[in-house]
Amino acid sequence: MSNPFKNKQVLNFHHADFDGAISGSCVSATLNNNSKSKAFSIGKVGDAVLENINNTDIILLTDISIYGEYLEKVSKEINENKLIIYDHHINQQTLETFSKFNAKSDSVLDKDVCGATIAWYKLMEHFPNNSKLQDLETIVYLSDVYDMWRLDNEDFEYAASINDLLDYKIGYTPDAFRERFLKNPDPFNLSYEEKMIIERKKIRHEKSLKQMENEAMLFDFKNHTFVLVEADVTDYTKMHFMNQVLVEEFVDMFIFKYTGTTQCSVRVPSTSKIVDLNDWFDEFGCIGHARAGGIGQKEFYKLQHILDSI
Ligand SMILES: [Mn+2]
Repeated sequence: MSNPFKNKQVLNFHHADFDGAISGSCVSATLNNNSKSKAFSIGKVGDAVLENINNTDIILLTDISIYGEYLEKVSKEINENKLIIYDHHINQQTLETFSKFNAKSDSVLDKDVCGATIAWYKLMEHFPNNSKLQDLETIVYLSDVYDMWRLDNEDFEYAASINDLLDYKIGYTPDAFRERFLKNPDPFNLSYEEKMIIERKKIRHEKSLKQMENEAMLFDFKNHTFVLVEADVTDYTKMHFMNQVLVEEFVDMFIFKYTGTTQCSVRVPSTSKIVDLNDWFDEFGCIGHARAGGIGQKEFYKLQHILDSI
């Protein structure tokens, strides 16, 4: 396949998480002075694409996509490789739309690997001798292990500690994170400050786990077992809390309530009798994917009502 980036000016918008920022490192490493990268949230990138589509030769979206009307408006540009998308966030509309693009379109959607992995492989295809891109292979791998939540992978914990460096308060912003690994792609070569950030996160994680353990409430309802706990913690801490509880108790659903609101996130462990948390919408207000979702502020009264009665 011919290289669509040859002698082109490229504007790269990437997702603002670990995976997304590293996908941006791959673009900067490969296209050097011919590209500019910027981190975006999914909610904001659609407008940015429409605003900039005529200001550059190519817009390259990595680990991020556009949906709905935004996507409909740029079908022509995707076919002509004026807009190229390497992403793993997929829905029914994107699947259908992408299946209609011609064979020359360089865009790739793949839900089985992370965005940085797709970007890395596609750019390697176009620039097979780029050593800066080759140097990013390990950090791309770690971003995949973390972003795809590959819990059985022996490097998951290390990948999670690298993710700890990405933090608007004590760490790198997504743009700074991208540049950091572009400059020093070795994820095992961390500075003293970086190690300290990871240590501070670890302390916070352990403290949260202890506190959650003390405050968690276990209750039975309709032949199922639930755990409700108040927690403003990362997904990583939630996962460790669930594993810890599941060693001793059988639990069908974990409900994590954010402090000071009635908003909750909900997780259904793989060992649960519950197949889809949406089946508990009437009782608890649960909504989302089958095993990970939430309870909206306005729905919380349902759960509250049940809690008051037990
Ligand atoms: Mn991703």
